[in-house]
Formats: sequence, C-alpha cells, structure tokens
Amino acid sequence: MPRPLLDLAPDAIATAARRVMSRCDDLAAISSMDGGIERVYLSPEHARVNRIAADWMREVGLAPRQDAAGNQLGRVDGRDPDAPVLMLGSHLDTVPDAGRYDGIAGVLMAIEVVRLLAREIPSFPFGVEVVAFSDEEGARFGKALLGSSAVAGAWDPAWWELADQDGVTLRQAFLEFGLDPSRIAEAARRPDELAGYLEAHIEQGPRLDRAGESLAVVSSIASARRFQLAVHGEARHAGGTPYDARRDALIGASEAVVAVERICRAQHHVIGTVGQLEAFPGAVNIVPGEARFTLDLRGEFDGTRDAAWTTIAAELDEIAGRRGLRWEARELHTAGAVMCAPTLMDVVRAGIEEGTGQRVAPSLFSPAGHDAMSIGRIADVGMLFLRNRDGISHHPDESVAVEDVARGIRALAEAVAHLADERSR
Ligand code: HGY
Ligand code: MN
Ligand code: MN
Repeated sequence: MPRPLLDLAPDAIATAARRVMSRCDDLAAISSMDGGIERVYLSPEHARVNRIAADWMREVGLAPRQDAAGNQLGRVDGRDPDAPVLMLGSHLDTVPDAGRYDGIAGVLMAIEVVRLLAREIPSFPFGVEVVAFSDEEGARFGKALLGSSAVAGAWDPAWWELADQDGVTLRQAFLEFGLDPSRIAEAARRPDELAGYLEAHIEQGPRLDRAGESLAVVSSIASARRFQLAVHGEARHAGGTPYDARRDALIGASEAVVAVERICRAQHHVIGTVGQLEAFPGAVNIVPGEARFTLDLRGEFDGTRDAAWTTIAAELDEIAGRRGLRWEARELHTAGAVMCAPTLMDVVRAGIEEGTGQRVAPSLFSPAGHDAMSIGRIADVGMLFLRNRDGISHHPDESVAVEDVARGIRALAEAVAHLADERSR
C-alpha cells in the first residue's frame, strides 16, 4: 500500500471528528419543528445556520459569502488567486423530522479538511471553496436541488411561481429572505472556475453497514423524477351507494400505489416511493371522489427510470378504465443520472485506501440524490460515502459513528492532497 501523502496527527483528526459531531448537534437545535429537525429553504432557520456556518468557515481561514441563491460559501486561495477552485461541501437544509447528519456532516467535514490542510493549501494549484447548499431536499417548494441548480447556471424562471404549502411563492420567499430574484444569475459559476467538486455524505442505505465497511467511493448518482398525481372519481354516500355504482378515487389510487412497488421491484436499481396520499373530501362517511399522491421515482439510468414511469402510467390507465376514474400527473422535479468522474473516483479511492488503510474501497451507486447532480453539469464530481447505522436516514434515528467521521475526514483530506499533487504535475 503506497504511503499517504499527508502526515496528519491522529489526535487532530479525532478532534476534528468530535467537533463535526457536536456541531451537527448544534445545528439540529435550529429547527422550525418542535421536538424534531426541520430546516427548509429561505426560512429563518436557514438564515441562522448560514450565519453560524459563515463563522465556522471564517475560523479556518475561509472568506465567507452568501450567494444570490442563499448558498453559504467560504473560499481560500491556493498559490494563484486566479486559479480555479476545488469545491467541497454538501447541504444544510433538511426534510421534515430529519436526521442530523444528512448533508450537514458533509459541510462540516469539508470545513475540517480546510482546517487540517491550512499549511498545504497556499501551495495548491487550485483554491478551495466550501459550499453549504441551501436547498438540496426540495422540501418546501417541491423542486429539489434549487441552491445547487443556481450555482450550475440551471435556474428555470418558471420556478419563481412555485408555492409552498402556505401559498408563498419562491419569488416572495426570496424577497422575504432578503434576496433579489433579478440577481439569481450571479450565483452561477462557469466551468472554468471549478477544478472539481467533492462531497462527503452518509450513505443513507445499509450496504456499508451490512458489509462491515466504513467508507466507499460513489460511482454514480441516481436519476430522479418526482410527480404529484390526482385520481378523480365521484364522491358518494358511504352507506347508500352500492359498490357497482361507485367510482372510488382512493381505491383506484391505492391499487396504483401497490403497482408502483410491484413494477419497480421487478426492475434493477429502480426505486419508486409514494410518500404522500390524501383522500378528498376526506370524511368518514363519504366515498372519496378524489385522491392525490406523490411519486418519487429513481433509477441508476435515465432509461430504466423512464421505462418504469411508462409502465406505471399504463397501469394507471388500466385501473382508471376498469373503475371509471380519471387520473393526471404533474411532474415537479427531474434530474438525470450523474456519473462520477473517474479521476475524482481515483483520488477518493486513494484517500480511503491510503489515508485510512481501509483495504478496499467499494464503489457504490447512490440511490439517494445529491447536490453533485447539479454541479455535475459544470464540473467533474466525486463523492465519498460514510457508513451510517443500518442506512437509516430522513429519520431522527439517523446516526453515524464518530470513528467513521474521522476516517471520512482523513480520506477526504488525502483525496484533496492527491488531486493537488496530480494537478501540480
Ligand atoms: O431524496 C434524496 O435522495 C436526498 O436525500 N435528497
Ligand atoms: Mn436527504
Ligand atoms: Mn443529502
């Protein structure tokens, strides 16, 4: 096994890992939800964590700034202030009733890597920029990856009219947050400004835990499509309406929900989830005339994802025809699969194997989405996965061992050093 490039003191790594864990606890307390963690885009909680992250960035020599999309960044130059930057980071927003490590650990690990490389970065052929993306989850407006889409120059003006559950549009939310919608383009970065993007993230699945491995290289990130669907039937009296006279929208939607699981399980690396289902008018003694549900559909490849959607739509047609129903779907979010760059996979693998001594770094496909999907439009991307217990995520029981965070920090630092070494040749 080749010797690691970095000679980092083990106790400095251990201290950094403990700091990440305690800061994840600090940020978990900044929540709009009593008794749980919820921090959505352009909320007061988002503003608070950006200010705290800016202080933590400043502490390690990063010059902080909030961009036109509400992302919090911090930059330190390498040997040439005009050179491209290597972007490290993840996101600080959460889903409702979230865990405390999804995204957050990656941002804090990136800050610790800059602290550990303070002496080396001034001689790097690139600068280093830590980014805390503002909306990876899409929990407030339905469209995910808004913060990183702005950085990738992929902002769609149609998004300004997206509204949250209180009817607040994205445009209004920008203005209330103190951002100017007309300046969103200022968040965009050009490809020549970036030397690459590396993101450390918990796996959010059980493969590493089941294999007894600590870290993995990510090979690719799943493509995603999110839909809001509605099934229309006829509301009728729950007692007097015979079954042969019913057009029960909830029964039809329920058949579709079961079909989503059957269709996706029959495919390889295609995952379909119905996270929300609601009946209307929603009274105990009325046959539901309408049912609304969401669909989160992912695939290792865009083609297999889209083939599954075609099959699901055909199944909905059959159910609707048989039950006298009508259905419609509105697509909320689409993101193509992203392949991680082989050169960045190599440095992440070197970071894991040489930096931590893990014998072999497995390569894993990520069924979870990440900001790297957006940044992959303008730069090479690489990801490092950390084991998290039983893969539990998007749940308060989400957990990660401090030892794995330490190994992840060590691996990420070594990966950065390997990239600097390669780019210096
Ligand atoms: O939903 C996802 O895959 C990610 O956690 N936002
Ligand atoms: Mn998430
Ligand atoms: Mn995440």
